[in-house]
Parts: sequence; structure tokens; C-alpha cells
Amino acid sequence: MRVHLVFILAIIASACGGKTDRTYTLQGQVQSIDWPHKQLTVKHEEIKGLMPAMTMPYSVRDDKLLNGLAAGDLIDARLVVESNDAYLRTIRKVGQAPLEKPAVDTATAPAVRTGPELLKPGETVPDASFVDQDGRKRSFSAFRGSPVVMTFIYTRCPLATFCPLMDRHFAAMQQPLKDDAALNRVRLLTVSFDPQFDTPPVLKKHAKTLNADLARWTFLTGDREEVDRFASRFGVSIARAVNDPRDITHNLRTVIVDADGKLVKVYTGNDWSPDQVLADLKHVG
Ligand SMILES: [Cu+2]
Repeated sequence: MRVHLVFILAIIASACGGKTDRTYTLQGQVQSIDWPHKQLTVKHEEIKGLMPAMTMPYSVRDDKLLNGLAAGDLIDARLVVESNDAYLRTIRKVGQAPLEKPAVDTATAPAVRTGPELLKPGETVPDASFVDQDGRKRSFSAFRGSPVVMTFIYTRCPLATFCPLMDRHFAAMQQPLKDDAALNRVRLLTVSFDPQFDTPPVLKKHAKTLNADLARWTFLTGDREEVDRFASRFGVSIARAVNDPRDITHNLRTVIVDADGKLVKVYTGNDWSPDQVLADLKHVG
């Protein structure tokens, strides 16, 4: 029997003291808690002016906020959104209800997977077909000959600390890659797992807003199943809500693949830095 949870909405978005950060009321159900990363995944109702109903991981700065919370708890929380960060400032438990379906892993939880095997460093990345921001067919294997840094996103991701952060990190790597003769061959690949919305023209526009140098940085998407299968080999998990195409619960993986098409390294979540990847690339052939 399915349990339907009805959340009463009382969503108040308010500007906060003239600063650029904003706070929102978030009401929903805790799906899982990731203590090491001070994050909890919440399935929540629409946050007016910010995002539709979805399931997302949220950070807390003070992990005391997580004390006493468990999966299934219904919460009222205050979400602070700053230009480059977002976190829950207060969390109040208001009830408890059974989880509707098994929780998916959070943005940074270690991958626990069934299905296709996770690739290990040194293994050859299996080929897959994509389409790029210009509508051209591209296979992953065609990038052989250059080391590749690749990440997985969707352009409508609403939280600055997830997909948009991956975009900012990639944008920040462009100039150092250009300036360093040893790294000049490195290519950047951003793969969207939302092909329905992220069509080539959307990706092209997205690339433009990021000032992407398309000679170095390619935006790919493709058949949804094929993208999912390809991404899952790196530990990317993607769960799409049936009733709202914008609601995609996902984690983050960013990877280095060497010029021979072999996996070198996987960065989990959103706490890697461009400098770290640039340093790691120095050892990649
Ligand atoms: Cu995202």
C-alpha cells in the first residue's frame, strides 16, 4: 500500500537584511543523513521563487542540527541561499512518516550500487555515443589522444553548490589549462543527464553563459538510458521524479580519463577544487 504524504505548505520567501543571501522555508521529509559530509537529503515541496518540489541533499554548517534526526522525519527548516552556497540554518522536527520508497544516495555518500560494475582506476572507459552542443554526434572514444576531465550535470539544477558549482570549477580551469604547456591538451567534458530539456541549443546557450571555449570544453548529452548507463560506471546515480521533469535527484562525480581512455581518478561530491584537479593532471599522460 502506498502512503501518501500531504505536506501543508507555508512557504515564505523573505529577503534577508539587505544582503544578497535569501532565506526560505523548506518543509519535507528526511530521506537520509550523511554525517561525514554534514548533509541530509530532503524530499520537499515547492520552494516558491526557488525550486519545484524535489529531493535534494542539503548541507548544515552546524552538525548539531542533525542530532536526533532520522530518515522518515518530517521537518520544517530554514534554507539560506547565498550566491555561492546554500545551507540549512534551523531544522525543526514536526513529525514522522514511513518513507515512500528506498532513499537514493546523497550527493557525496560513498556509492553503494547494484547493476553495472563501477570502473576502477586503470580500466578502459567503455565507449558511448553522445550529441554535442552543436548537434554533432560524438563518441566518447573520439576524445582519445587527450586527457579528459569530465563531469555530469543538468542545467536546471537549482542549487548553487551542486551542478552550477561544477560549471564554475570547469570554467575556472580553462585559463590555467591554456597557460600551462604541459596541460594544454586536456579537454573538458560536461555531460547532461537531462536530455529532454538540455537539447544541443540549450547546452550551447549554457556554454555561452559560462564563457566556455568550445575548442577545449565540450557539452554532451544523448539518449537518456545510454547517458545513465555511461554515468553509472563512474558512480553517478540519477533518480527522476515521474510527476516533475525538473526534479532530478543525483549525486556528483567528476573524473579524469587519460589519453588512452583509461580511468585515472574519480572525485566524489562537490568538495574538490580546480587546483587539486590541475595538480593531479600533471601526473596524467
Ligand atoms: Cu544538480
